[in-house]
Amino acid sequence: MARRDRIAEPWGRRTPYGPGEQWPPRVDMFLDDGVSPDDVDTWVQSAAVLHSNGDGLDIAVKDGRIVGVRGRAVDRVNHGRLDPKDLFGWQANASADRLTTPLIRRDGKLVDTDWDTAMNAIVARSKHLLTDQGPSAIGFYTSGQLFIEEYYTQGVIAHGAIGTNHVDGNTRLCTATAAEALKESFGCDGQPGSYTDVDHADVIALFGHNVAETQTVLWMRMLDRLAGPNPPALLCVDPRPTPVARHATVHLAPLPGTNVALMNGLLHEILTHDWVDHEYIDAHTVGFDELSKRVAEFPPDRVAEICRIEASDVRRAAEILGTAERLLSTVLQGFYQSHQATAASVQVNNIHLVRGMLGKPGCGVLQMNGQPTAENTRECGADGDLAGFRNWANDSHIEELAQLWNVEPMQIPHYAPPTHAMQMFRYAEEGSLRMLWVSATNPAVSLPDLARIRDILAQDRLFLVVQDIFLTETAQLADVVLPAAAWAEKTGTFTNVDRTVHLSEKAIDPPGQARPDLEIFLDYARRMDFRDKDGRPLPPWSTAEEAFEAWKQCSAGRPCDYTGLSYDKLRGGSGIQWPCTAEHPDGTERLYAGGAFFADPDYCEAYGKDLITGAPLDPTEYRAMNPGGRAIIKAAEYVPPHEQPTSDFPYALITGRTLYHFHTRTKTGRVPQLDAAAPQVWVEIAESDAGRAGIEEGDAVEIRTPRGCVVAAARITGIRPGVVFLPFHYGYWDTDSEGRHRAANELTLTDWDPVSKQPIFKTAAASLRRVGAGRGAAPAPTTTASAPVTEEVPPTVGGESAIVDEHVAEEAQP
Ligand SMILES: Nc1nc2c(c(=O)[nH]1)N[C@H]1C(S)=C(S)[C@@H](COP(=O)(O)OP(=O)(O)OC[C@H]3O[C@@H](n4cnc5c(=O)[nH]c(N)nc54)[C@H](O)[C@@H]3O)O[C@H]1N2
Ligand SMILES: Nc1nc2c(c(=O)[nH]1)N[C@H]1C(S)=C(S)[C@@H](COP(=O)(O)OP(=O)(O)OC[C@H]3O[C@@H](n4cnc5c(=O)[nH]c(N)nc54)[C@H](O)[C@@H]3O)O[C@H]1N2
Ligand SMILES: [Mo]
Repeated sequence: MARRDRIAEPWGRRTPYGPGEQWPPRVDMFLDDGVSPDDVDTWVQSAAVLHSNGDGLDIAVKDGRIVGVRGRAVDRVNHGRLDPKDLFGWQANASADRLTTPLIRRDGKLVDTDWDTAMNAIVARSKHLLTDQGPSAIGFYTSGQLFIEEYYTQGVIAHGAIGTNHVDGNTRLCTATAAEALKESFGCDGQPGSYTDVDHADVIALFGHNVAETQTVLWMRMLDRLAGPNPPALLCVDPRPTPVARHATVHLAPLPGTNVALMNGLLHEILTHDWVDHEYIDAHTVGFDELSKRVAEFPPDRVAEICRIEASDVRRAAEILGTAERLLSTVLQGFYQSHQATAASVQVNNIHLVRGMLGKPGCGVLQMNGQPTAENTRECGADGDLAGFRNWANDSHIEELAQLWNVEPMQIPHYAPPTHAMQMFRYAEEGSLRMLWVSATNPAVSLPDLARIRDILAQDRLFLVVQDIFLTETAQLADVVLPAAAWAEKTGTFTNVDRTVHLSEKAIDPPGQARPDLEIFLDYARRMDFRDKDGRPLPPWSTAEEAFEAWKQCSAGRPCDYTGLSYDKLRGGSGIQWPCTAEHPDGTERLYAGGAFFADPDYCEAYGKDLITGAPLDPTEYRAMNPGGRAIIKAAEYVPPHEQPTSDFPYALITGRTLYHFHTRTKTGRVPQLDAAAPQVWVEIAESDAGRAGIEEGDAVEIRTPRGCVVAAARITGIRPGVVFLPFHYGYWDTDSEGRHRAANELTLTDWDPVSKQPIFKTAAASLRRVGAGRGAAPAPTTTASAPVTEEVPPTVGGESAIVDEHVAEEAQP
């Protein structure tokens, strides 16, 4: 057993392994000061909730409170390992400032109230709006952080009972592009790959994905391959010197917003060298000729000029991809949060299609998720889709849902594509959306262009319900605040990036009067007296397990088939990958083996869109283009970002994450070990840019865009010159003593990818100005992409309070 400071060494100790071997287990455990494993009363099974990796863990409970966590060695996802946020993050559950009672606005102020008063206020407003204006007055903005049972319930209430089309999640900001890119290429959402592809791949390519900081356990798996015999080659596409970039065989650092040009250049080389599986293309795809024509316009020299990188690096990267025998690719926000998000992400799928690298060990695409349960928001249709990956434009799919819910098909809105979140906020701004129910998301920090968002949420005419575990920036603007039970205080299931389903059991009671989100939604349904065609309550279930059973029925026969799973089956062992059915009782490792896709016109989730304009194809067009339900190779022209650096705003501003914090820090900001590792905002600036602007490490710098300005401490890093990076974790309350903003989204713009409607957080033009000397080095971690160029900055450490046990079996020790 080793003991290690996991703030100083976030990825812990290496357990090297070779291609095709089993990843050796390593069990990580962190217990509260003075608690030993023998003191623990019970270990309660769950999985990680501060990212999308789905690491299996057990929650240690003593005297009715959480005292720590331990990784589950049997789990296929993590083989016992845990992320620093999960090792320490559970402490947030016990924060003294949890919401413990409902609040209601009286004379402009939020005051304590009881559940009856709070719920009756919501019901009264809902009924009034339904009579007055109809279902389109009501919108639901949910999350990627609740459970399947909660999303499905919410989806049935919104789509089936109320009949509003305004239902979306913060998954719109997160993985809308993952879903869309999968639909465009394969006709349906659903992750082709598996984490076990890391064990087999000879090339791993990461596109706009800082996996080292955002899915640290998946990175541990990659690091262990890199440390073992016959390591894979690594390709990193990211403008910053992330830990991934530091380990890369080739690191491409394109100018932000030029991903499509780069991808077309890589495909140009792959096609020119005929690193192509023609048999696979002929048998299983449509659209190859169009791709050949399109990418012919992107020779490496042209691409190098657009992306401002070396043409020789483009060629080298293409050769690595083109000669791979088992290629695993991952894609995330560096691609998704930009103006051509879907177009760029689809080109990654295209590499796999032209190379015939899908559905085989080591050959996978992970169009990554970000949040722990984003997959489920999508599956259950709480994200502006329909439950079970059903096609809103296919009447027989609507009919199926109507039967499942026992409602009239016409009651389920399908006259137009479901409303996306950015449009819902527009409707609220314009006044047609009059009630917005926000659950488990903090839009007053996470949406772009915050001054505008605050104005929208603060309007008198908008009735705002916020369901959270803390009094967030968003909750402060609400008319009614509902206190929710958090992870570990309620039971439910959720699914990670590689389709692994985990059960998370209730370990402790929620504080005060806080209630599980499921109970709150069902309470609303009962008070609204929603009924199906036969007068039975809608939804008919009342417990989490009943909701799960209902969801199983809804998923039957669809790609995300859960019918072979049950709470009991998910207890005791590893998480299980869907589809899991009577024929595949142990789940399914990879989708699309043998080139069989979910793209049949009668079965597919979507008919696809134009990659430049986002205009949807109609069913007849799709049928004509893809009668046999093959994979679709879609080409795309490159379009420059809408907002590019100018003489007034000479820098490209990108935003994103750091390893130690989760989003708007409602949890991680309340955890001493994590807070201390990155307590305040910073801005990453290249050495040459800093020199020119007279900025030194730690100086206070004003970053300005046409939307607003933020003051942050300068961290001089190896980021590519001309680009600056701000973490988006710091909210309104992190405003400094002089009232200067800290939230990155004060600066971002109201704009989105026309195909996935995902907002653009990764391209904006900004200016920099030194406003004062700092007090020493910037409060940025030294262990991550924000590593300083100078050696003078003291290293990030956690000290005694961050020591974690790592247990590696004897035979696995190198
Ligand atoms: N520690 C931590 N982990 C998390 C989260 C967290 O908040 N904290 N959140 C979770 C969630 S919800 C998500 S969605 C994921 C996100 O996970 P990631 O996508 O890995 O994280 P980001 O930092 O948003 O962006 C990734 C990288 O995109 C790069 N980038 C910016 N612009 C461009 C561009 O134009 N082209 C390319 N190629 N790259 C670019 C940035 O430099 C950055 O390193 O993380 C999940 N895991
Ligand atoms: N500039 C910039 N902005 C971004 C991004 C970026 O890279 N750059 N990334 C975007 C992405 S990918 C994402 S996912 C979003 C994330 O943005 P948000 O969803 O706004 O971020 P969180 O802080 O995770 O908010 C989750 C909320 O749910 C609450 N909560 C936690 N557990 C529960 C529960 O069980 N029940 C209830 N009811 N509430 C709970 C938490 O207290 C918190 O307030 O941010 C987006 N915004
Ligand atoms: Mo996300």
